[in-house]
Amino acid sequence: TDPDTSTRTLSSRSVEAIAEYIKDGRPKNIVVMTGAGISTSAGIPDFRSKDTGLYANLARLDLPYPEAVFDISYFRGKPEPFYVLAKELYPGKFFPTVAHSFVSLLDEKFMLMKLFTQNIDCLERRAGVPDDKIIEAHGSFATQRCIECKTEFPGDKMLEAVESGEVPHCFVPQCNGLVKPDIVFFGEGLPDSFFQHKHLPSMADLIIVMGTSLSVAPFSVLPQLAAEDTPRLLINKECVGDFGSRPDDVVLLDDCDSGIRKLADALGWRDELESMWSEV
Ligand code: CNA
Repeated sequence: TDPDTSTRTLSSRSVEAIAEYIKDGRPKNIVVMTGAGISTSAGIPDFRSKDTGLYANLARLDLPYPEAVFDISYFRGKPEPFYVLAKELYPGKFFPTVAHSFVSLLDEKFMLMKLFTQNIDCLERRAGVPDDKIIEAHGSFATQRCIECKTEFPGDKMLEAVESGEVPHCFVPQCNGLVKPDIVFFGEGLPDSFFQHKHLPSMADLIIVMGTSLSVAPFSVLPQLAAEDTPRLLINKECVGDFGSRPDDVVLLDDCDSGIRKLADALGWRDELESMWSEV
């Protein structure tokens, strides 16, 4: 049902109306929020998709419960399952999707205020989104450190360990703690950068959310921090969070790549997007 039109910013609840709004030159401060669903077409499984998600495929790791593989207390006692998974997910083998390139295109057009991502695959950077525009809310595989003394561990040694399937340990004498990539596990706090920038959605003039179940707090509350009259676009296979509850919510139940291509078509940006993506 379409709520009362008098309070609307958009002309309708459609991708075309979002495109019209962008083309009118109104949004200059777009905040994008992403999750694992924007990387599934790159070959990286998400967590929660029913048959293809990581949680559905962890039986071989013999975990007490699927989330244990990313739980800091479980990791302390049994780090091996995480490293089995790390070998599969380690960045370098994967290429950005057209949805990642769209975020980069927004930045080229000086419209991207910030990208908040829950992903740890570093594909946003690889797609050309500048580092200072990305908030990696759950950290990333880009750096790693000892979980005890917090000393950083060299990237080349980490790569060697991950490839050989060995669990890396701190090289500081008398420490020998476990080394873990700087990704946020259950039971750990989010990086300071998340809290320093958490107010930005309230200043945005357009919110785009893609490929996330919005089930992990505090990330999941970000879209709700947008002002009531700020249009919000969700591109996802399922409706999530409180999307649909506001007059200017547009919900596109679609694959991220195909949804982004629909938006790019409506904007007249399709060729630019495809050529940007092909050059990544
Ligand atoms: P999730 O809970 O697995 O949800 C994924 C969401 O995306 C679901 O709503 C799916 O329906 C939807 N989805 C899946 N594929 C597509 C697609 N092709 N097009 C549109 N929608 C799709 O993942 P979240 O990101 O919401 O959960 C947060 C976790 C997942 C974070 O802590 C991440 O670190 C973690 N994660 C990240 C990666 C990665 O870096 N690529 C991979 C797996 C998990």
